[in-house]
Formats: sequence, structure tokens, C-alpha cells
Amino acid sequence: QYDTNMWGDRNTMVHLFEWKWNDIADECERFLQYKGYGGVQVSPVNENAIVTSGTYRPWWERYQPISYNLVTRSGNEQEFSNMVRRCNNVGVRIYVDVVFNHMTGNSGTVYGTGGSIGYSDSKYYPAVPYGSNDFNSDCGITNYNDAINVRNCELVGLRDLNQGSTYVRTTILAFLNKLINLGVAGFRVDAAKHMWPGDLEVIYAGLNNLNTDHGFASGARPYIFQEVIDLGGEAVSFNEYTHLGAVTEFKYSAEIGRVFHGYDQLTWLSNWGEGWGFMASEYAFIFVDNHDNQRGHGAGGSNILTYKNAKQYKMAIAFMLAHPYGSTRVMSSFYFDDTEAGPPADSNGNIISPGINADETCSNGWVCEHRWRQIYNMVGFKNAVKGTSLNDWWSNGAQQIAFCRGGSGFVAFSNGGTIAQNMQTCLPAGTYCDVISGNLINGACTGKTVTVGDNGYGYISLSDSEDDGVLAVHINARL
Ligand code: ARE
Ligand code: CA
Repeated sequence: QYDTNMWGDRNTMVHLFEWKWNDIADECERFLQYKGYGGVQVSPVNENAIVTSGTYRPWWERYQPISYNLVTRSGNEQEFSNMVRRCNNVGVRIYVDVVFNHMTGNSGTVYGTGGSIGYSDSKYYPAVPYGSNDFNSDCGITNYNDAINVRNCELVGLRDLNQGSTYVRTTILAFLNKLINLGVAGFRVDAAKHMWPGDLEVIYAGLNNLNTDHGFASGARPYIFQEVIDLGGEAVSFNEYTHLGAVTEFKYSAEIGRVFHGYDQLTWLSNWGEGWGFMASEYAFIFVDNHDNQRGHGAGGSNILTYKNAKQYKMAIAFMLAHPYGSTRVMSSFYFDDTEAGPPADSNGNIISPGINADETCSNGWVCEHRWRQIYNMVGFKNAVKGTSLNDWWSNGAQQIAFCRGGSGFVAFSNGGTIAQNMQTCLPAGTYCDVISGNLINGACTGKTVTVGDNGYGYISLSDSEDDGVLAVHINARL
């Protein structure tokens, strides 16, 4: 199912990686609704094995389920349920990262965030319950050119559930339908590549319609976006999953990072999208970085741009949100040096809430990219141009480009050199606030302005020495 079920013009989600449910509820009410975010991808909600590594709990412990009870470091079932209600009330949808390819790694007896116990060596998880008959054999994934190995063996030693079993399917469905009844709008399906499309088809068909008590249209189906890493050249292809729902386009993440790192020229973005070998836009779930590849897990390697390269990162995000291709997700991170370290936590392992500074940025170790002006204002740009296509492409033949979105928005990029000239903005005559260098507050712009004449032309000035390599104006930011 490809419809995100977002409100009105809203059409971007943010991944609030490792945030607590109470904090997300606050964020929906105090920030996300006003900036036009349409939804939040939350970290896995079900109980996971506690992993202690030196002084911290790694972020990846949440990808080791031990039961389907809704209790994690992000909060309990009551807190989750309240969050979904509060976010839906202000038109911000919740998408859950669901992990049902596997259970925990094979590390003997394990204890969960809700007090459950698991015996990973004998594949016995009494709190579900699952027993050894519900799992595939002990083989490890060693050959990505062999689809059977990829789907029926263990990903990094994680006990591999057999979704071909009726009992396993029924148990997974009870978990997913519980979340739907609590008001979620859809799911990120973790490790979908490691499950058979035919099994997923049966599971998805058993999902309930979305809960009309939470404002969903009657008959609305959950949005599904499946994590399938396909950079080409392996046995499993994204193509096997697109008839079931949206699919992550990892080529997008790797290529946009490569281009905005400066390893390629912006002028070549003129046929960005399918022209670059990406899957059809209607299926593509896209992002500049995700929780894996921002820290060297997953795919994309050193091409991936993150908050650590702020200027280029903001340009790549702005391009993603200005361009019509795909369904978009913005990453929101915590600061890290150690790629395995978990979120900011106290000495008992409790996650520390983000603090909110006067200038809307975060403290306490949280990056909050989604609160950077250049990023949230481009979320607003994408909402303003929804339904238009790309027109009036301009390029200097090298590192400068510009284009319009119908008659609703105009954006210019420079990854080298200064732009200073009249350009076609496609906007109605008037004065517009550049939402990259500033905000429109009470009818005044705190950044640069662009004055557009009757012929749609306006003088565009974007210098190499500015903080940002983007200028963006749209119909909803007119003075
Ligand atoms: C951890 C430890 C392991 C240990 C294991 C079991 O790091 O050393 O063996 O526990 O005890 C995350 C982390 C893993 C972590 C796991 C469980 O990334 O390090 O293992 O949680 O705690 C493949 C998959 C893809 C997967 C990536 C990471 O195809 O589905 O690997 N991504 C998702 C999530 C991850 C999560 C899991 C799946 C597991 O987003 O956060 O893992 O739930 C090529 C291939 C790709 C392959 C990639 C990397 O590009 O094409 O398919 O991705 O290499 O191997
Ligand atoms: Ca599997």
C-alpha cells in the first residue's frame, strides 16, 4: 500500500531515532504540526533484549526482539498509546519500525526491556511464545548471491523466524494489528529482503484497516515501506517487493551523497530519478541518510552525507525535498563518534530527553536535524509545491542548477561559484522570503528576499561564502 495517509498537503516524515514516546508526543504538538511534518517513524516499539557493551547500551539492541510486549527504553504501552493519540490529534502520523524477520542474536539466555527472558541458544521465547519449530535452521547468511541463503538463514546471527508457518504469521499479525488498533498509520518493515515476498503478501493481506477513531478514512490501508537494500548485483531485487508496498531506494542515498560531496557535478541531476537507474517514483522510499548508513552500517559507505558535513548535507536534503521524486524521510539523530553507542542516557541506561534551546535547536546530545531551519523550511516547501512537476530546469553546465515546481516554488543550488543573475522563478509577481537564509515572521523576512516581476523573473544571489548553498522561495512565503 503506497498512500502514507498523511493529512492535507503534508508529505514528509521524520525518523525520531531512539526518541521516547512522551517526547515525541510533545514534539508533535509543539513543533512538527506547525512545520508541516506529516508523520514520524519511531524506533521499534516491542520488547528487545538488553545488550550491555562497556559503558553503554548500543542503539542496535532494539533490533533484537524478545517479545511483542510494547515496552522499550522509549516507553511502555500506555505511553505509546498516548503518543499516537496526541500526534494523530494534530495531524502527525506514526509509522512503526517493525522487526519480525528474526528474534535475538544467539547469545545464550537474554533478558528483555520488559523483564521477559529468552533462551536464544534453544530458540525459546516464552513471552511470545516461540519455540524452535518456529525458526529456520542455524545457518548464517554468507552469500548474497543466493536468495535462499539470504532468506532462510540468520542475518548476523539473529534467530531467523519462519514466516511460512501459519502460527508465526498469526503471531506477527496479532502484533501488527494491535498497533493498527492503537492508531498507527503504517510500518517500516525491517529486513524485508530477508523474508519471502509470498509470505509478506499473506501477512499484509491480514492487516486490519486503519482505525477510524484516529481520523483515518474508512477502508484506509496501512502504509508499508520495506527495507530492501539493493544497490544491484545481488540475488534479491527490489522488484520482488514493489507490488506489495513502497521500498527503500538505497541507490538514492548513495548517489545523492556522492553528488553533493562534490564527487559529481550538479548539472548531471537534470534527469535525476528513474534516469539514474532508480526504481519508479511511486514505489521509492527515499532519504539522504538512515540510522544505519549514517554510521557505517547498512549500505552506501563513505558516499553517505550526514549532519557531520552540515553544509553539503543541508543541500542534499533541500534537493531531495525540492525534487518531485519519491516519498521522503528526514533523519533526526543523536551525536555520535562511536558507531555502536546508543542514545544519550544516564548511568542506569535511561534515555535522556532532548532539551530545546531558545533558537529551536536541541541540546543534551541530540542533533535534531529536523529542527534546522534549512530543513524544516524545505519540508514546508515540499508541502507548498505538492502536486506540481519540475519545470524550467537551468544549469551553468557545472556545479550550479535551478528549477521551478509548477508556479509554486523555485530553488537554486551552487556547489561551487556564485550565482548573481536574473532567473525565471515561475512565481506570480511579488516579494518572497528565501526560506533557507531566513524565516518569514509576522510578514517580515529574516533572510534574503527575491522580488519577482510580472514576467516571473527575479534577481537570484547566492554567493560561495554564504552558510548555505541553496536559495528557495515558494508561494506560501510571500511578503
Ligand atoms: C548486532 C551486532 C552483530 C551481532 C548481532 C547478533 O552488531 O555483530 O552478530 O547483533 O548478536 C542492527 C545492526 C547490527 C546488529 C543488529 C541486531 O546494524 O549490527 O547486530 O541490529 O542488534 C543487511 C540487511 C539489512 C540490515 C543491515 C544492517 O540486509 O536488513 O544489514 N538493516 C536492518 C536494520 C538494522 C538492523 C537489522 C536490519 C537487523 O536497519 O539496524 O541491524 O534487525 C550489503 C547487503 C545488505 C546488507 C549490508 C550490510 O549492502 O546488500 O543487504 O544489509 O551489506 O551487511
Ligand atoms: Ca529470514
